[in-house]
Amino acid sequence: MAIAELPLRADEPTIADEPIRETTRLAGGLTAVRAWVDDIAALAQPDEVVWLDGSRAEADRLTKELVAEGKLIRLNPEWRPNSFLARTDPGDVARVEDRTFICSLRESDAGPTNNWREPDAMRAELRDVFRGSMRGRTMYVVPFSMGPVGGPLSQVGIQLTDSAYVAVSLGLMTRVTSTVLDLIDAGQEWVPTVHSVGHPLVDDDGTRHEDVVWPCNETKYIVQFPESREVWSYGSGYGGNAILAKKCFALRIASVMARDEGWLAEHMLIVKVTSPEGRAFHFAAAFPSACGKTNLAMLRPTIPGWTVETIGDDIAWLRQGPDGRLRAINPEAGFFGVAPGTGASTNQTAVDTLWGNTIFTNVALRDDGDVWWEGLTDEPPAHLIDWEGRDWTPDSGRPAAHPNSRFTVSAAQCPAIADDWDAFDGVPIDAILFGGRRATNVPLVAQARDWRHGVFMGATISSEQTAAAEGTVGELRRDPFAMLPFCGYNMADYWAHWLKVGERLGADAPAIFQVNWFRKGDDGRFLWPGFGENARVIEWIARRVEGSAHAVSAPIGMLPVVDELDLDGLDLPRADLDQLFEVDTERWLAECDLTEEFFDRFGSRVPPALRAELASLRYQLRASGSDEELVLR
Ligand code: OXD
Ligand code: MN
Repeated sequence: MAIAELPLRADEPTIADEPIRETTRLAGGLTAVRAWVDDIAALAQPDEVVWLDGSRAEADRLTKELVAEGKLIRLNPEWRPNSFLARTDPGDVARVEDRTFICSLRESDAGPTNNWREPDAMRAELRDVFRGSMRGRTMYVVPFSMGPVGGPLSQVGIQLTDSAYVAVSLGLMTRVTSTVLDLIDAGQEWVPTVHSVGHPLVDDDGTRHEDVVWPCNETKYIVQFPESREVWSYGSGYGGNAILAKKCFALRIASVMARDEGWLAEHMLIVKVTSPEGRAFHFAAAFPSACGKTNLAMLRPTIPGWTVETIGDDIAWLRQGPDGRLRAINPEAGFFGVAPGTGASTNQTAVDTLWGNTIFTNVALRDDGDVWWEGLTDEPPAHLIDWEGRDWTPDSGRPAAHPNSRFTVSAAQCPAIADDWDAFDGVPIDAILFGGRRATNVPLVAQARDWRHGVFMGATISSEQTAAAEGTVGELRRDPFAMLPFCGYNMADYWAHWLKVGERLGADAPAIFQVNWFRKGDDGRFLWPGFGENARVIEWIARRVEGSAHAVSAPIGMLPVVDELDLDGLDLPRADLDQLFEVDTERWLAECDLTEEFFDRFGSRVPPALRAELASLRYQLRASGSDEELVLR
């Protein structure tokens, strides 16, 4: 694809600072697909090319082959039927953000928070590393749909991969079906994604090598070409680096498609909440990685009469429906969840989901052929084989499961999955929640005054750094909309896009809230118990949406009338409750200075509306503390 030659749409501005908005997605039917497959096969030189159709028989054949090759361990079917354990190379255990590139035509379109590389130079580099990279291996052609096949909010793509583990994982995480090829042949646009573990089994001179248990390459590339909607990934077999439908397509590429087509591709879970009166609400919620999104997506309320059902745990695609409301789908079909910390007290629903048909990666193996990870049970087993294949006992002084070890399982297997989780037209969203991991400042819950204020809340999501390895402890790590590693274009343009979407939604726009389960007291204790008790916050949000709960206006947003919160049965001291909602003017003003510094990184691309929100926040903070009256609304 010669992207440099692609024309700008006639109605688009061409000034250097405006993002290029091209619709250059591949169509061309199966002829184009075959030409692309042939091109990559000629480049990477696999021994054979196998087209997958997503059937059970196919997954069974692939997992059997992986077991025979020693790349998967079949778990004891008595405890965990049709389930497997994979152990990765110790150097391939997580997403690699420093090797993730946004190769837009112009650097300014990637923005200051993305690694940019000039696309032609990157293409040449990639063709070099991919040359012969699949020698001795099979290249799988995996057609997949993100969202219900043929749905109005859905998209299709194809992944080429030389990893059977990745192909099987894709089968759990997406809808793999050859119907996708029929849609493409009928003219549907599709996203091409190419993946190689970068570990050929045959040298240039024809020498053949034995394979290893987890092939990968020290050099890694996770590359997105936003204008031509392509993904290339090399060197890793792990999660978001390798299952290209997930972060690469469903967030980085889809965010660019969404910008150009007027929708939203977000790092959000989706839940269906039902009140004791039987009214159903749908919420979408953005949290930075490692803030318990899967736990919230599978929340078991502690308050009587309320139910929370799961629609998605990681990604939401949202688009205005014919009725004017914002509708959302979970584009994925599975969960790729962090295992450690998933247990009876934190997420029994996830534990129940994993009864079988699950691929575990980097968890520990029990002597009885089942799996274990920190937090699954309070008492660790007396003996395990750890994620690196070594003997482990509770005295070993190291975790048995890797802290980023994962489960990969089909969403349909979740006992709390909502009946409308795969609704063709998506579900109508009543509220959007933004959360971070904040020890200070941010209250348990606050409602945005309007969409614009909500966008400001999203743009200022941050977490205090908790480990010295991450930087200075206590320093704010910014993660706007929880999209920092996932936005495929300039973050400031993304904020402007959100503002535009809100204008179009007008009065039909969902309400926006900020939540924070992680506020600490002066003594370093968490003030809020979290987990199932978060349902009390969910209840307040639902009551706000239906108009039955009150709020008081504070400089930072609309706070609950604390006495209206359902705190029955919760042993929460009044002082803790007060602290959970305390707005410390000085600390907030200091945070405003940091927000200004953060905005300044994006220069003049920051939407004036967000600068105005910051100015208004400062003004209101300075005015507060005086004898202003609280206004009930
Ligand atoms: C994830 C992440 O794995 O956000 O979902 O890192
Ligand atoms: Mn995520």
